[in-house]
Amino acid sequence: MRSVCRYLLAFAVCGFAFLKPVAQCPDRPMPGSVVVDPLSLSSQNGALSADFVMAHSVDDGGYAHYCYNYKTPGGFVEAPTLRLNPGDTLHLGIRNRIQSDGALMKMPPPVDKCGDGGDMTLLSTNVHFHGLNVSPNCHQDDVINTVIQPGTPGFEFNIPIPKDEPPGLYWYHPHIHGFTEFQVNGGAAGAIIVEGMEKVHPEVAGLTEKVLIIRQQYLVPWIPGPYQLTLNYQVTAFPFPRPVIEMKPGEKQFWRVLNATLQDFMPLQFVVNGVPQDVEVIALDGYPVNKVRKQNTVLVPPAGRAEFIVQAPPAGGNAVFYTLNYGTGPTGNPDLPQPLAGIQLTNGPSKGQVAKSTVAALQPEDLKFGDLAKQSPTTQRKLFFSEEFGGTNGPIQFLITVDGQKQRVFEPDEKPVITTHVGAVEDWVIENRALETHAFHMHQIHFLMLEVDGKPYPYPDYRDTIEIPYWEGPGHPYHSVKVRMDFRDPTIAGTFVFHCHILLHEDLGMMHKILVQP
Ligand SMILES: [Cu+2]
Repeated sequence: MRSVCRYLLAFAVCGFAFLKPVAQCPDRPMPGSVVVDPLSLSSQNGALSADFVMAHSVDDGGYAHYCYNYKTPGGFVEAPTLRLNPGDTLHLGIRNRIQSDGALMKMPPPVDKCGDGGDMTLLSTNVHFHGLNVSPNCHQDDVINTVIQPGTPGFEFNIPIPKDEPPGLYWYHPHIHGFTEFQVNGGAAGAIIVEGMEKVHPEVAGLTEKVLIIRQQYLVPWIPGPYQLTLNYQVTAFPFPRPVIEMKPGEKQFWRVLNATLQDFMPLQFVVNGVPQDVEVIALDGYPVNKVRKQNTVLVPPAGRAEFIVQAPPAGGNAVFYTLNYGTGPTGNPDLPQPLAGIQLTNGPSKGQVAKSTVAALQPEDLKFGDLAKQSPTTQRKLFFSEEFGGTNGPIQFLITVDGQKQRVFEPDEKPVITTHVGAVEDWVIENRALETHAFHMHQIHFLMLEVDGKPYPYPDYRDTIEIPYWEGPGHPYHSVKVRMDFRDPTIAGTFVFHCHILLHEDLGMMHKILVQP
């Protein structure tokens, strides 16, 4: 019943979005304007120090904004890209200035205090560094105990980026249990780039790079209904004019695309004169692919990243960045097809590639986890997603369960459902027994894809988030993935979580803890 109450309370809190606090967040770009990269903050001499103020406002359309404000001489900007090299340290200060607007639902305080302590509410925040293979301890990538309350002096994250961290696109977002969806719905998400992709894939050297962040906003995030996608905070929804991406005729660009939506599974395409083009896939989920490959569709689940090279058509051509329809099953929400941006061909010759080295300085096998395929698993586990129904209003409990254990929703004070140790290499089968597609996300490590539906996966891809399609119903097998988890690095020892990255499901408890003993 506790979950039912939580679900009902969730509806009660929806009215919060309509209370209009003083505007705290910067204006967002007008529809139909040129898509501009987020401000980049790069590390200097081995460190990147930045201070963000988490703020909240509501726009004229009634959409709540939650923003990571960064102060510049020209005023506040929202959610800069953090750029670091492997071996650097990130010092990120967060002050919480979300304004109080009355009574709210709450989750009990965490058992082990990190930061301000106190109840977890819509006004409290913290930060998850999604994909980074770093420590889950306090002041690093801890989301279980870290609570930053409004009005307090703030909190500093100090995160050493491992020397062998794979180059690629990672991201940051709040992860307060029960309330993640509200803040991410309001746009609280930004990119982290670990530099050095050209060392593994020299194809990208010298190309114009674009960081493209797709977010999703609902007027009321807990109720499935119409949504708007945004591209770098620009609304990309009919009837507004499309965002504009500038390219020179024939130019190749390196696009680093983050799916920061709440729940949208996005089959992305670059369409020229009506025909989907092959793009050159460089990296997935912040991990360089073993071998650059051509695909005309790249499926990116919520929280996933895809980095690829696109080529503009010759002068006079028409190109569109597009997401296809994706079916999420009888109890899933529709993920609709739509253009994300139109390509505007600008004058002048393409910049092209400069000083391209054809020899990679770093082989994919040299990266962290690069030898994982050769390891023998020390343990096998099976987990499954499921949904429990109640009444006629659809699922009310969202569950992820270790096979053989009792099905239950996540509670902040629960014991880990899995205990393992540094040095373990484990093969996990994750099955979907629900009538809805889910997105499995593992904190702290990337996993190696081994099998899909019992068949070998064609590529040695490392992911941190993977879609598992819905069950078609009686008479049909469950869909599953088999992945290899690498717990050999002592850096990640501690307690952390795995969960569905449909954020409503995570907030309602489709999550559990794992303990990696030192
Ligand atoms: Cu889910």
